[in-house]
Amino acid sequence: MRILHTADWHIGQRLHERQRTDEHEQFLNWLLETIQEYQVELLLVSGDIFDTALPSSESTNLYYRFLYRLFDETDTYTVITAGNHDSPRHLEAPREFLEMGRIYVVGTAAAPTKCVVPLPPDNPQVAVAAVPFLSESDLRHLSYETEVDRNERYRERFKAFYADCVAAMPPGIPKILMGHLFVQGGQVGDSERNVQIGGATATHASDFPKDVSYVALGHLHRPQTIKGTDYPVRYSGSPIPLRFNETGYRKVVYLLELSDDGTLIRDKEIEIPIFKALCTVEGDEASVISDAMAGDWNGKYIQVKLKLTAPRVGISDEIRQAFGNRGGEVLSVELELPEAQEGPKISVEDMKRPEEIFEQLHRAKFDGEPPDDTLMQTFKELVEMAEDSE
Ligand SMILES: [Mn+2]
Repeated sequence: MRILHTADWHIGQRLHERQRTDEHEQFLNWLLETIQEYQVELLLVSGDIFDTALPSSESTNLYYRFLYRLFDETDTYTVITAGNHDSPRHLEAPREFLEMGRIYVVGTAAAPTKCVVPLPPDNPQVAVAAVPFLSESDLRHLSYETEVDRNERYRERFKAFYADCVAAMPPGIPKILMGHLFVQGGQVGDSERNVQIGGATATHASDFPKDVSYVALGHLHRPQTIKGTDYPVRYSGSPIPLRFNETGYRKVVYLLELSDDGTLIRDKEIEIPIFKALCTVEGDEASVISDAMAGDWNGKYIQVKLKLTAPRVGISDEIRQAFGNRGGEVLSVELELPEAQEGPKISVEDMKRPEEIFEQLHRAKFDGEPPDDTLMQTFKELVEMAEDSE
């Protein structure tokens, strides 16, 4: 059986207020073509389908149009689970309806038995434990009792939950587990919300049951395989870079082929094209402006980290313009000023006018340099505005 593993789509995500619908649409079109090209029989999506619990109508439409095309244009079975960003109930609301289209959605983890999906239903060739993100309260409702400390108790409950899933699977067919959680040893970026249940403790790869073919995980946005088992315990990562710091590695989906006895006979990483590049440009004013003028920034989102020796009024606009002239769109300009020196000593008796204090501060901070005319003018306007509003 040929299986494709993906996760963390985050449909509806915005980057500095920019909608990313086009990128998601291009990804889903690419995904459909890839499924057709490799004749994928089972698609696994391990959580964080949407970026928010109540996605916009545009996001919802994109998702259902993809599912409809999957039903209409392929014979693929699909298993989708809820991640920590999804609303479990929202995601599985059309559950029975989607099942008519070979699409199985598990949002809430009512019980391990409810997560087991044998496919195809009439003549199972594989059993999937479609375990969604398990919140602390999900686990608390389950009646697992152990006497270890609180953190360990959650880990034990994860273990027991998966063991019960495997116990509920039909015998004699390959087993695949899904999950949306942090497994010890995974590399975290900063765009994944903390889902380490019960504090610092995380599940370990070795906590998953034995005699499994593959564990298809979501939550971490960097594709990676966690060590510690004789079968792959793997994060597919997110298909589009969700933050500027998610650009240092490839975006992928995994194609797997299982023999009837559950042996992994093919394990292929398929790279996802970059639909819109996210770039970071760092340096002082001269080097950033020359990068802007020399590069091809067409269709790219850019984050600029600018090192300044003194404040410069209007520099952000100049930088946006320079990249804009070459087709790029600057989403953020971070200004980095020298560390503040020891503050100037200004006593209350010395105080005359705000402009003088401002000038003194500026000299103290920037090697005795007074603020230039534009900066001083801006400061005066600010003072006037403040006085007017009193
Ligand atoms: Mn995610």
